Amino acid sequence: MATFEGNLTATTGRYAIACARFNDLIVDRLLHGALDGLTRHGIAADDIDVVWAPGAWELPVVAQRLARSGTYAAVVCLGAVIRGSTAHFEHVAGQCAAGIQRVALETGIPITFGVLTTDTNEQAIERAGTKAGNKGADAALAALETVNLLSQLADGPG
Ligand code: INI
Repeated sequence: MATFEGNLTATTGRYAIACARFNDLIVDRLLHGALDGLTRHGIAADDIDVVWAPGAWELPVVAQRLARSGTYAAVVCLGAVIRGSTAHFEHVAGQCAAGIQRVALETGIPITFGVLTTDTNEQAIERAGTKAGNKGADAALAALETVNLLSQLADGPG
């Protein structure tokens, strides 16, 4: 039996962080967490590019462009979709999540989901560096781990 599991060391390559500007008070904190997560695990600041999209709705097409560029080992997507501030919460949150997953599967590049989908501003703040951690940092570490895991797995036809 062989077991494969990604680790957070020996990572190389460039990383992109795609941020949604909508609710940027929150997204700035997610970005802070993501940058901290990458740099503390050995990624040089010079190897990280940050790209700002208008909102979470636009993240999939931005992530697609970044992933297709061949420049990045992974793309970390950050955003905050808060139910209280929109009547079309379900559409924005659902299509953002579905689009990001689709782009990851189409390109084979790890694209991680650091997009908060919460009912309230308070819940978003809790997940952006206060009592429930920082989901931006979690998404950054998931990117590192997945890059490392994929490097261990055979790349077959598909
Ligand atoms: N975008 C977000 O990232 N978060 C939100 O909470 C949000 N709300 O509330 O509507 C939001 N809307 C903008 C959307 O992502 C697009 O930028 C916009 O519809 C233009 O395409």
